[in-house]
Amino acid sequence: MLVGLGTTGSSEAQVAFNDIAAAAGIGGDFYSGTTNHGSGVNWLDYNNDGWPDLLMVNGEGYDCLLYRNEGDGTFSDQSALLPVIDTDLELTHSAFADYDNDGDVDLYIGVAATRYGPDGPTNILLKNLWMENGGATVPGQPLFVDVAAAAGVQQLANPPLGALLGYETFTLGWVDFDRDGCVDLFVGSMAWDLGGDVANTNTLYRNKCDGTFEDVTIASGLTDGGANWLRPTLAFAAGRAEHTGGGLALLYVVEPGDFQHWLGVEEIAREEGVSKAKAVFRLFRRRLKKLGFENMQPEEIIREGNKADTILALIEQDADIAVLVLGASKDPSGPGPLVSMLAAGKYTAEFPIPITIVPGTLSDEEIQALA
Ligand SMILES: [Ca+2]
Ligand SMILES: [Ca+2]
Ligand SMILES: [Ca+2]
Ligand SMILES: [Ca+2]
Repeated sequence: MLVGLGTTGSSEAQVAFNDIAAAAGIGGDFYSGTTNHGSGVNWLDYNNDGWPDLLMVNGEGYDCLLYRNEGDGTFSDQSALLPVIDTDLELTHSAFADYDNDGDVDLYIGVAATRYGPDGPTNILLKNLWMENGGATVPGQPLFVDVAAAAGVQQLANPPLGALLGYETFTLGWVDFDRDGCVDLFVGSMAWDLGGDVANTNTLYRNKCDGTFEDVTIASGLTDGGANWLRPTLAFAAGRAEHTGGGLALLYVVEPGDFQHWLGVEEIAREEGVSKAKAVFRLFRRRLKKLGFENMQPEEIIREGNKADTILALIEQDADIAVLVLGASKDPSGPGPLVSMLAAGKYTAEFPIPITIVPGTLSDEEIQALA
């Protein structure tokens, strides 16, 4: 539906809207998908003529539609300028930006897929060739090409779960978060596996200003609180505790923020930290059940302070703690600051109990064989 603006003849100021979609030439089928998520309708000026054009990404079984604004109140169907997109996909969202700074707007499209395996499909980055073509379209050729793989923004190519059942991008947005002149991309998604486990796969892509992007989600701190990559660590610690007839203590350290000089902000940050800790513990309790440790009742400890010092203080205070189990991050840049500090830094020589480090890449089966 396209809505036109008009005024009534009444003396009171009133505004009325008329549906002029058909008269304006917009008549394609539009469907928001089986799960009724709102799909991405977007206004963008793809051909730089100053008139906003209309893109409708579509639900399962329907083609993506692109309408060119003719500048006279009518639109023409230019959907052939889009590449062929599998109509088995549910397209959930779109956002445009000139990511390569060449003067034409490009498009990122989020995908929901529930019947696919771990190899795909993936989100779509449509590079606009308007400027490359000298400000024109080439007859018989799409104006947009999918470059998501080459640019490194497929998002769903490396989900964190094992036997994947599906994934869904819910939202996405372009912003130049590091203000280097190249617009960056945030994609909000979730994935779920055959065991019914759900993971947040949100990703922040930094634009490298050369047509490609790097995943800076972990480096920027935009993770799910470590709850996902700590899964093998939790499984190992629970397995060890069970085999040795011991118990499991979970420690969440809320680190003091940088805002102590703002009255009240510190208190809010502390409350947020505690509620995040409780959420992670809830998730861990569910994970333990799923892993078969139904009867395990872990002690859940929330402390505030510097992580390494807090861990040491707890170990000194509680003589029953016999082994410290840490998870190593999957991030190729390093195992994480805590592992680096405790296992290789100044604390190593004087550390009072053995430390076990569990790689975040191990599967449940590998963990069961080890623990
Ligand atoms: Ca236009
Ligand atoms: Ca561009
Ligand atoms: Ca271009
Ligand atoms: Ca940037």
